[in-house]
Amino acid sequence: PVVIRRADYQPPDWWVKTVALEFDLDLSATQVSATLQIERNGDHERPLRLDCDGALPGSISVDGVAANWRHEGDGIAVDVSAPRATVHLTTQIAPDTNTQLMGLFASNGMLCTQCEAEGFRRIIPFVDRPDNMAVYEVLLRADKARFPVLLANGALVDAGDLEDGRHYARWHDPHPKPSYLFALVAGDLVATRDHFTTRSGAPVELAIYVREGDEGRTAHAMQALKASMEWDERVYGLEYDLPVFNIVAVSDFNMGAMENKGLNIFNSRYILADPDTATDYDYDAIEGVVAHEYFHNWSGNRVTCRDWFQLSLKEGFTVYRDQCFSADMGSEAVKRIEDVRMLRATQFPEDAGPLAHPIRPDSYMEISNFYTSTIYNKGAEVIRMMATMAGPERFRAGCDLYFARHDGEAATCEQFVRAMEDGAGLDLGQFRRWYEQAGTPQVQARLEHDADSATATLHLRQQFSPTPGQQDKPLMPIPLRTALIDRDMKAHRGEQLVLLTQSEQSVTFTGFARPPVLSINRGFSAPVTMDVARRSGDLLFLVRHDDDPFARYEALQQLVIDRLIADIGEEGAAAERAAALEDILSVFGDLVSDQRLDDSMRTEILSLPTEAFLGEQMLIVRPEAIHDARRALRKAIGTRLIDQWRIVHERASAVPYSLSREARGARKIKSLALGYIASAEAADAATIAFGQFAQADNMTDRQGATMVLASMACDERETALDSFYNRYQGNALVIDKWFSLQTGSSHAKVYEQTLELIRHKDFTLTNPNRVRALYWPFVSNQAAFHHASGRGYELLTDLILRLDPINPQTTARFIAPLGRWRRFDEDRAAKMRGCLERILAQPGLSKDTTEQVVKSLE
Ligand code: B3K
Ligand code: ZN
Repeated sequence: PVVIRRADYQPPDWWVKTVALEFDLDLSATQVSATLQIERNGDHERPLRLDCDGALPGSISVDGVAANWRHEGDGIAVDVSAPRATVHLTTQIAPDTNTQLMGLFASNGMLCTQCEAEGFRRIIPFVDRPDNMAVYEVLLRADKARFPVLLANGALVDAGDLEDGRHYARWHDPHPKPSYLFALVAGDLVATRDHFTTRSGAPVELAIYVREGDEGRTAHAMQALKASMEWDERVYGLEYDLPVFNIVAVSDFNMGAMENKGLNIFNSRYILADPDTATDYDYDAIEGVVAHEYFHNWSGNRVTCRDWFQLSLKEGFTVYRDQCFSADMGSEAVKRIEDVRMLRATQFPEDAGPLAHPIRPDSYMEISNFYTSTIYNKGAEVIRMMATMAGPERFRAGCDLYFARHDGEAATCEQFVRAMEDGAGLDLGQFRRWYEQAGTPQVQARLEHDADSATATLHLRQQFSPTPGQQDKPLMPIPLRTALIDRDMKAHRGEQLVLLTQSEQSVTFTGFARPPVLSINRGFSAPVTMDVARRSGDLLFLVRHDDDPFARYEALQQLVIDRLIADIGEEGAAAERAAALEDILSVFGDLVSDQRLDDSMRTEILSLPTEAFLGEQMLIVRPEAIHDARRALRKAIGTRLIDQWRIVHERASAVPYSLSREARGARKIKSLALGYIASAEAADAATIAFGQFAQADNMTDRQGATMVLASMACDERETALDSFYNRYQGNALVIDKWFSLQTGSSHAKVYEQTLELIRHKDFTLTNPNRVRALYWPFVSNQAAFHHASGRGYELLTDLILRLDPINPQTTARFIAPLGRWRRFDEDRAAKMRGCLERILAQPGLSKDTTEQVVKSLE
């Protein structure tokens, strides 16, 4: 595959200024015709180059005359002599064979599009790059009975009936946009409607389109949409800019959702919810994704990306915006913990492995592979650091300037940074390295106390590990929110932002007669790993007394990690390890009933790090040892505190279902308590779990109970899984959960069960949600996936080889777990590499998968 480089960016030779599209829609043969007004860019004699992927032109004319054209690379070249011209072209496409789900495709009898990043060229040949912004007018024609609803971007300008039971709809979008934001939908859909009035008084009609029967499950998404519109006005001063905002839910979709102008298309899992079928976690995910796509209307659509290397310009910023929105809607502390947990679970490993790349990459082979946790989540952390350094008002001023300067443009990350410098008054010279450099910085911190001068000196040091293509790394500015807590007063005199810019740096604080306790990187102000030299007892002190909720969470996690790593490596004397266990048990005991914590936060704090996360802390991952050590700790916590877990479970079970914070918190702690009761191997654990399952009047409790049962060996397990399946047969999103619950379990037979599920009649390779539901939990299940025999690797490899010809984009996501081979013992590493080589040997392997495999083997 060809490598595309950021440094090679050139504006297009020709601009497409307006696009008129006509579609005769049909599942197997859709006719498309396009009329493009083009304009030469600069003084040159080069032909008009159109990107093209499958959709070969039937005819092309320039100013009414049949054109000279030829194939050139991935596209076609058309000779045009005038500086401006009208190009007309036609294509025919077959949506029902489009299993890649890029371009125009069929899903359950409806038709819809996905054009980001390079899907539009699968519909017609086009200048398919984000810096070409054009005005679109779209005419849709289709059979009225099969496709009663016809939607495109912008507003409906005309509609009516045609002969032979057909009808048409004409849509116009006045906002110039890149082709990746084009969308159309045709199908037999039902709308839930609502409306919103913008701050300046403009009315907006809102609609969410779903398949008949799903309309009772759109209320939460609609609520989230209105809340997002209101929030973006209040927090960023940004209003919506069209008279309609449509959302459509589809079941076959490669990712979460897509921010097409005025016509967002969603994976149905991020729209549909009711208490019987969606968990509280699903409710939050829906709220977050609806907001994310809505926020793109400004950060993405009004201001888009010049080229795909700038992807984080819209994605990192928009993730940051949706994170802040969700924090405002719920609990800021819990949201921060969830976001950091996600960053550490996905982005840190990516940044430490063969696929590491900066948030603004320098090169790629297949852009679809760069919709990564680095671009999205680390990108959001980089924006967050600027917000932390600027403070809220100045950050807002920087954003205002960015939108004012670049509205209607295709911009770059550099332009964002410059607007932030000018608008917020920050010097971001050195900070730009966060865009250039891959890898997670490591920070060492040590506090030195001097009784004579009553000072405490913080010694900091930053370090970097090499990443592919980046051996020596320059220093980064690392903003660390820091507090020094007095041991007796259990309070600090105010938090400070320490900016670490040197390789080694010391900061002295005065007025400390006694040595204080260091609380650093509070709120996870910088996306780094911290190695803090501490006195024994400091972590325990922070768990009990830190006033930053994130820091409390962090301190207990660290205490647990230290203890588990010591167990796994059998480090330290047995007596020392036993004492550490006693500390953990006693602090857990206190926190189970600590009145200062709400149940949601309590659950976060009392959850153990995953096996995969523990693996990340080790140079060479030892899956069995990690599994055993974690299991033993869970058992100890369950057993010692069994009475308290029972009380919590009963207390929480008495709270009636509602979406209030208290009720949601109660459901969260309930299933955590159930998990610890099961870990204690209490004789009645299966009975209690089955009781929670049978009495559940909502999916959160039902799923929580099934999850605990799925890892147990008892009759109740089979009864619950069968009844879960029978109850929800036909509801794809809930059946997805049924698959995940089993392949993610720690049941001794999880491998055999997974093999059986692959053969289940409800398993299919053509639905990305189903594929992910079955395989992701298995692959993330460290002990199962990394079984010493290598059978987990083989199981994944078989999937990759079968799925690649069907859906390369979804397939390529599954390479990273095999690419982590350097972190495993020689035997496992050889098996993982062997699998990668077997994949690479497959004839006709997609560009997507090839890129990931080649990089993983390097
Ligand atoms: N912008 C889309 C992602 C498109 C992915 C294309 N492979 C969704 C989002 O980030 O909002
Ligand atoms: Zn996005």
